[in-house]
Amino acid sequence: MQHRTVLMREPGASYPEATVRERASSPIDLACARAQHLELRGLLERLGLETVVLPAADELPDSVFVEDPALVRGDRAILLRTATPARRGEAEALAPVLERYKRVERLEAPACADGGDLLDAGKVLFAGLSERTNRAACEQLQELLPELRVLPVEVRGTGLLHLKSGATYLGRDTLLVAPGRFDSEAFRGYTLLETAPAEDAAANAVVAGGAVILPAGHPRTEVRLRERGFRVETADISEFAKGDGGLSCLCLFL
Ligand code: CIR
Repeated sequence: MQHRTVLMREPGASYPEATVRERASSPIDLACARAQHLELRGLLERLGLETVVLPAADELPDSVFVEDPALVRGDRAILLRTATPARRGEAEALAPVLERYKRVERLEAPACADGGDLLDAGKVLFAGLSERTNRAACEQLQELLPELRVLPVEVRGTGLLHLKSGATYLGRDTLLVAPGRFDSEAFRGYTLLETAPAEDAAANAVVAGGAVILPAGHPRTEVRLRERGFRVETADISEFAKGDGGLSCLCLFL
C-alpha cells in the first residue's frame, strides 16, 4: 500500500464548470482551489512521495480528478471508460504519461467505470456499482486481474457518488467507512473503522507515506484514527468538495 510516486493534474481555468450533481451554495473559487492543490502536493512531498504534476487541461473541466480515468496496480494501468460525456477524453489524455511508467490496457464497451468506484484492498478489489460503474466493468476487471477477487458493492441508493466517497482502505485488512451507507455484508472479513457522526466525508481519505490524510474539518474521526495508532495529516479541499470530489480523486498512485 505504500506508493512512492503520485500523479496529479493542476486544476484548469474551466474547473469551476466541473460536473456536479448539485451546484454548491457558493461558487468554486479557482484561486483557492489552486492553492489547496499546491498545499496537498506539498504535503505529499513532505511525506516522502514523488509528485508528477501534469499541466492543467482546460478543455477537460474535471481533469483535476485524476483518480477516475485509470486503475493502476503493480506494473499495469487500466484505462477506464467513463459514463460521463464531459469526462470523455480524460483517459486518453493520461495514456502517454502512464505509458512511461506502466503497461497500459483499456476497458472496452459496454464496460463503464470510474476509478472512484474501485477500492483496492489488497487481495480484493471492491467495485462500486454506481451511476458511473457497471457490472460489465466488474467482469472485465476480473478477467484482467485474475490475481484479485473483484467484489461488487452497491453504491446506488447510498447518496454517494462513488464507492470511495464512503470507504478507504487503510491497510492491514481495515477499512475506514461512513457508517450505515453500505450493506453490512459488503466488506465481510475486513475490520471496519467508522467515521464519527456527521463526518461521513472523512471516509474519503488518502493513505500515503505512512500517514492517513483526511479532509480537514473532521476532528472526531481524526481522534478515532490517532487512538488506533494511525498518523493523521489533514488537507483542506473545500473547493474540490464543491466539484463533487474528495481527496483520493486528486491523486493517482503509480
Ligand atoms: C465528477 O462528477 O465526475 C467530478 N466532478 C467529481 C469526481 C470525483 N471523483 C471521485 O470521487 N473519484
